[in-house]
Order: sequence, then structure tokens, then C-alpha cells
Amino acid sequence: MRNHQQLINRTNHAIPENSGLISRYKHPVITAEHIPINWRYDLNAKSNPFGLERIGVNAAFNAGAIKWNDKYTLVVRVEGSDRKSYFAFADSPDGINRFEFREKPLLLPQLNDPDINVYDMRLIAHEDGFIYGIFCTERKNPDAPLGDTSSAIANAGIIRSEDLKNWERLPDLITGSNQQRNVTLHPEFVQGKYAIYTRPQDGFIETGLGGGIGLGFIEDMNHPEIIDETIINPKAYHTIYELKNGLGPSPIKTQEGWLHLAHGVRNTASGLRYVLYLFMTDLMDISKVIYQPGGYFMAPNDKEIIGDVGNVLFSNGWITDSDGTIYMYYASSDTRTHVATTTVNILVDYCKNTPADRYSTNESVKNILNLIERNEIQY
Ligand code: M1P
Repeated sequence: MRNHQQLINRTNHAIPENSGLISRYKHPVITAEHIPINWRYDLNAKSNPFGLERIGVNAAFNAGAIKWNDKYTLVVRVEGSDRKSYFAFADSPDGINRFEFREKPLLLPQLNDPDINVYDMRLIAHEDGFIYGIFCTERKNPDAPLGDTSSAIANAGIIRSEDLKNWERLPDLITGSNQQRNVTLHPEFVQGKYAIYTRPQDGFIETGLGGGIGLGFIEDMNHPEIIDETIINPKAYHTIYELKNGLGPSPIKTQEGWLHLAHGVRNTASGLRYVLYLFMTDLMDISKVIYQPGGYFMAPNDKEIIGDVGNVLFSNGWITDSDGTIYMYYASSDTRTHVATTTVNILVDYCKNTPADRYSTNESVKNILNLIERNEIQY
């Protein structure tokens, strides 16, 4: 218990990067070891004479985030050693240090068709006054061929709350697609409707014609049905989002547009590689991408490359403070949760002034030549 408290009280240090874009931090902010002792150990010496851990935790990652009552609150995807993920809230006084889990993990209200596994909740304070938690809910695919014990149907589950403690379960999202992951809600009404970002796929693993970031509208969250789903940011050949392109948290409103954090996936000889990238959409037309820097913003780095599912950075939570500081919570290799800090101004400048991907080597070289030329004129 002393060791556990020391881990929680450990002070973190910023490590600014030469790019000027972000500071990473020396330690992850949440790991499996942060999970409270009394969730894992039977503390009764009579029933646990050897002091053994009874319920193991595999990973603590992919956290949704919100600033609530002056605290920086994460809803962490905790994965047990039995492979089941569940949600648990952790609060920090400053967004970087001393994340401490609340008393108990969340027991999700169930629908008629119970969730088998849940993960990757986005927390959204919507203009309607509710805080929504949108997460992925998985159930075994009833149409999977006999002997296929892996195929699942993934969809978006929805809960909402007014106090981040009591949650009401709404029906799961209805769309025209077989599979949905990485679904999140736009924080404002758009022409009186709820706007939802999606990531449709044809199969659980196969993206098929899907695999890009979609947008749809819902009239009433008690009947969350999207009739028309439009892909606003597709996957594309020979880019960092060649295989899949999924939104992270809900966008941040800036004076120059909505700022989005997303993950791009490509296949490599060593498996899938997940990197983070940014783009911006128009304030008046949220379906219109106005800036999209080429390449990734953050990629797995040093120790981040190693973990349960290697070579993955994933983010579904960020918080903006009133001074413009952004706390970006990201997970590495499906194992642990980190924070990176930056500012709204830096990210908007990055989006506006980083050359876009023009889809060929020569176009990329032209960008470099252009920069060299501009530097010659200045110096
Ligand atoms: O293992 C990497 C990620 O894979 C899935 O994300 P996506 O649907 O974008 O491929 C999710 O299971 C995610 O939780 C996980 O981090």
C-alpha cells in the first residue's frame, strides 16, 4: 500500500520536444499499477493468507477526459487479465500528477442485449446540459461461421449524466453500417440536431468501403438513429491513414475552426501502426475539412512502441483550460496512459502552416525545396 501511494504521488516532469509542438512527460499518468489495491487484493488475512492478488489488471489506457468541478477527470479503459475492459474514473488536481481512481469502477447500465466487452469512452459536455459517454460495445457476431469464436459486432453505446456519477443508458447508435467504432458527439447542436462522428467498417476487422471518419445527425438522443452518414475524412492510399482513419475525442472549438485529433492506421511488415494526427473543420460547416497537415503529429516513441499491442498511439480524450493549455491524454501500445501538453495557438498554427499531404514523393520534396527557398530569402 505504501508503494502504491508513492506511485500515485510521484511527480511528473515535462520533456519538451524539439519540434516545439508538445511536451511529453517522463512517466505515464496511469498504469495498471495505479488501480486501487482493494480492487485487486482480498485484504482479509484469513481468506487470503498468502496475500495474493486475486483479480489481475492487464492495462489502463484509452481514456476519455473532461474538466469537472476544477478537476481533470479521466474515464479509463481498464482491461482485466481476463480480457474484459471496464470503465473507471480517475481525478487529478492539475491534469498531470496524482491521478487517483474513485472508490469503485463503473457498473454500466445494460440494455436487453448485454454488452460483452466495452472500451474507449469519449466524454462530451454537450450544449444540451448533459455529459455524454460514448463508447464501443462489442457482442459476438451471431452470423459468424461455426468455429469462429472471434468475430464480433462493434457498435456505439451511449450513456449520459448530469453529475458524472449517476448514468442513464440510452439505446445504442443505429446507422446503416455493420460496425461502428470511434464514435463521438459534436459538443454543439448543428441546426438543432445532434452531430455525431462515426467510423463505419464493413467487418469487425475488414474496413471494406468504410474505415474513414463519418458524420451524421440525430434528432433525439432517446432514439439515436443516423439516416445519412457521410464520410468527411476518408482513408487514403500511401498516407498514415491508409488502412483506417478514426476520430479521437470530440473537437475543440477555436476562433479559426474546429480542431480535431484523430488516429491513422497503416499496415506494415510488423503489423498495424497507429499514429496521431490533427485536422481542422470549418466553424460554419463542420463537414468541411479546412486544414489537414500531412503526416503524423505524434507517433510511438521509445518505450511507447512496446506493449500489449505494439506500435500504437491512441487518444480519445483531451482537455482545454481557459488559458489555452491543452492536456492531451494518449495511450501507448494498448497498455498505459500518458499526457502531452501544448496550447490551442500552437496546434492551430501547426494545422494552418504544415504542408498538406499531396500524395507523392515528388510533391513532398517540393515542399522541402519551397521551405529551403523561403529560408534563403530570409537569411
Ligand atoms: O489496438 C489498437 C486499437 O484498436 C482499435 O481501434 P480501431 O477501431 O481504430 O482499430 C480499438 O480496439 C482500440 O481500443 C485499440 O487501441
